[in-house]
Amino acid sequence: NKHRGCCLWFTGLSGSGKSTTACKLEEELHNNGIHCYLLDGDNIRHGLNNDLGFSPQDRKENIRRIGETAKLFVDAGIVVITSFISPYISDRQAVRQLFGTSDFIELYVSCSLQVCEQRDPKGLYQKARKGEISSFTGISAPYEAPESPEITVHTDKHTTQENVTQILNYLQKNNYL
Ligand code: GGZ
Repeated sequence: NKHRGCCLWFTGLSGSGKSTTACKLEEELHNNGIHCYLLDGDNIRHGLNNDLGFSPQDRKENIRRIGETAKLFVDAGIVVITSFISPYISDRQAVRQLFGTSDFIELYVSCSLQVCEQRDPKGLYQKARKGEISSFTGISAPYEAPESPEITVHTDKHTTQENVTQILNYLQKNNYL
């Protein structure tokens, strides 16, 4: 088994489908005998980063700590998938710099704000529109889309399965698997 650790860094709006895609990808990697681990809000924002909110400074620190944590997993030879909005180009760039050139794979989960807002699985967009949540990404806080991500998946045009297949094909083609 020639696979080595790498960091698959998902970025995208709330409701874009990061978690859904990342979860399915993790499951398929696992079924193929790949040692992988998913970092997301459930195991990071509720634990290590439970002192952080959503100001630009807190998001920056959130992403910095997640990057450092992801690097430890990669050093241990594990494929780590991270699923956070990570809205700032500069914060993602700083994480990329932590890794060796081919160890960091930026994956843009592309979906129009309109579709994310229609999905609104947790009712957060509605609350943000009413001003009940401040600094909400896409509404009252910025989202800076990646300029040259290694992978882009379009969740408003393709199914989760199609997108996971696209990611697996990329990983195979580039000798990660
Ligand atoms: C954006 C927020 C906010 C604000 C709470 N802005 O759809 P969700 O609920 O499950 O995912 C969102 C999550 C974003 O946390 P991240 O750690 O990924 O953000 S970042 O990378 O920008 O640090 C959303 C919820 O937290 N949430 N308030 N104001 N998302």
